[in-house]
Amino acid sequence: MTNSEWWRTATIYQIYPKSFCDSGNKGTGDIQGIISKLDYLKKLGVDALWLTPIYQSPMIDNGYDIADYYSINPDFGTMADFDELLEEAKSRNIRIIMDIVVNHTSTEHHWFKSALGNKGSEYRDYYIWKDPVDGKAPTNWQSKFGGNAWALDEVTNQYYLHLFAKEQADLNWENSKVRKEVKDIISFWAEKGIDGFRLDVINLISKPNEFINDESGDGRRFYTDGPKAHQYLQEISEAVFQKYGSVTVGEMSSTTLDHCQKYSAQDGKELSMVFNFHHLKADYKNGEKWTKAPFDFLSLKSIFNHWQTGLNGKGWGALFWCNHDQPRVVSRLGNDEEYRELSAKMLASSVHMMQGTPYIYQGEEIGMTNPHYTSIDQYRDLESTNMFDIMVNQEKSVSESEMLDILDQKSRDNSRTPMQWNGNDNAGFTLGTPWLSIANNYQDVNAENAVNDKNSVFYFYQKIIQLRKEIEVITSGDYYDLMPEHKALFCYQRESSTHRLIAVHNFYANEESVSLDLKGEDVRYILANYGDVEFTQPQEGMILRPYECRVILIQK
Ligand code: TEU
Repeated sequence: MTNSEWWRTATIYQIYPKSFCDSGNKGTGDIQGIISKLDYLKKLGVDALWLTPIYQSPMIDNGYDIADYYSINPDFGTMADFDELLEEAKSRNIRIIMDIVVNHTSTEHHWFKSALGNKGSEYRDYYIWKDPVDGKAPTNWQSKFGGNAWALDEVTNQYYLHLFAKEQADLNWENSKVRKEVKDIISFWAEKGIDGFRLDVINLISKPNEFINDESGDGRRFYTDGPKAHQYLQEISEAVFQKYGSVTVGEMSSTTLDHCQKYSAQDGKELSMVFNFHHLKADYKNGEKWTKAPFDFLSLKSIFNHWQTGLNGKGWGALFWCNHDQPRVVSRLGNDEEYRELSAKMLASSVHMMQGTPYIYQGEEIGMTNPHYTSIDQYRDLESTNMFDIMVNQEKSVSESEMLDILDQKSRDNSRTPMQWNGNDNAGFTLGTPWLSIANNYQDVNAENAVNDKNSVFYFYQKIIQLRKEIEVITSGDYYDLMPEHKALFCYQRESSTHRLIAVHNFYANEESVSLDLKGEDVRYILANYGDVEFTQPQEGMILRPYECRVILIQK
């Protein structure tokens, strides 16, 4: 591992600026708010911050619809604020990673505004235009946010492709001018001293040569990990990432292990690491997101096994449960009432002891929960409101109350509620009216309480961040699932030439007994979520209490 590979032992913290901290009374977070919390983040011990998009944007998709890649959205502050953040973060040894969204732009981007309605525009070919087929959209592909993925330009009678909202037009990466623009954008931010980039849906950039109907799906098989995805990434990487030594994490939608081995190969020709989402589909009934289902524990473990063993020595993955698109893990896989703190810690340990780079999403470090909204009026996310409209009003496939149950489990707004800083009005997030309602539990679940309690989830995260830096086997060890068929315990081993590490997690509220043959070994506990576990020799027959986890280090 070289110095430039600092990220292999690092932990990255994701900030969703709109919901992090409002320095005034706008009801939305901003850059000065982030600056005011850097000491808190330093105390947690994270190495880098990933900021979701803060560029100029109409905010149809909260910044993932960029209208100008070179300027800061005034809702968040100014470029001077951003420069200050960079400097303040650097002075605390915290790096900054920017989100880059280049699969699509906002339809408010000047390229699109010029291209729309004008076949002669120099920017027309920056986007993907097709003639109607039989008077209708060119293909039956579905937008990820519901509905057909093509929108009509009435003036020219051609459709443009939008894999996400109709206000997010897909860029045409076949056009070398588009690739040049992307290199220029990324260079601009790298020149500013940014340490890295998170690349939004980057495995969707290469579209097929032919656009045809998908008779068996929503079209994703034609454009996911498309024909030139690797080639384009190599081109950008050589021109920018390698030149600046940037860390890069690609968000890979519906990808495969084979492709991810290539995207994150150790020769460094494409990206540093990948996010994949297969483990977060363990609670999708028949692979469908908009359903309500308990999670399939055995499949969850087998997915981790597939990725941990498959990337080992070949590529590198991000480790995470939460982000701004996913519900809160403590509500999703843990217990957000009686066992909130225990299950939040257990879940943290279960991914942080694996190989990869862990990501903590704001609020996860204090065990924030889903808000459990009861009315559609409380939701703001366009995906949630679109799906509600489609399923309840148009298709009538579910009742309103069924849909509210589904949203309570699946909506992206579950993670976007404002950060809970203290027990004051609006959880200390804003002096104004928050843009999205705060969860009712903020007087109990907040950062101030967590920092004042030595046994809190916060200090558990602080400890696991530290362990990764001290205990090499966490970074390098091979992964082996010791109990793939166990219905309640997730127990895996990591092994290097000098150490073994055994991490055992009870994912449920019943007690479970477990027998690990450790007789005669040089053994010590390095982590546990029940305070009474003695950090000495573990017993052979252990009882794991509800949501208990223990991590044992064995010197070989
Ligand atoms: O998300 C990509 C993506 O496909 C999902 O996580 C998506 O939200 C989900 O599958 C829908 O069911 C990225 C961003 O993280 C997300 O916030 C953006 O909305 C999206 O790209 C478009 O830029």
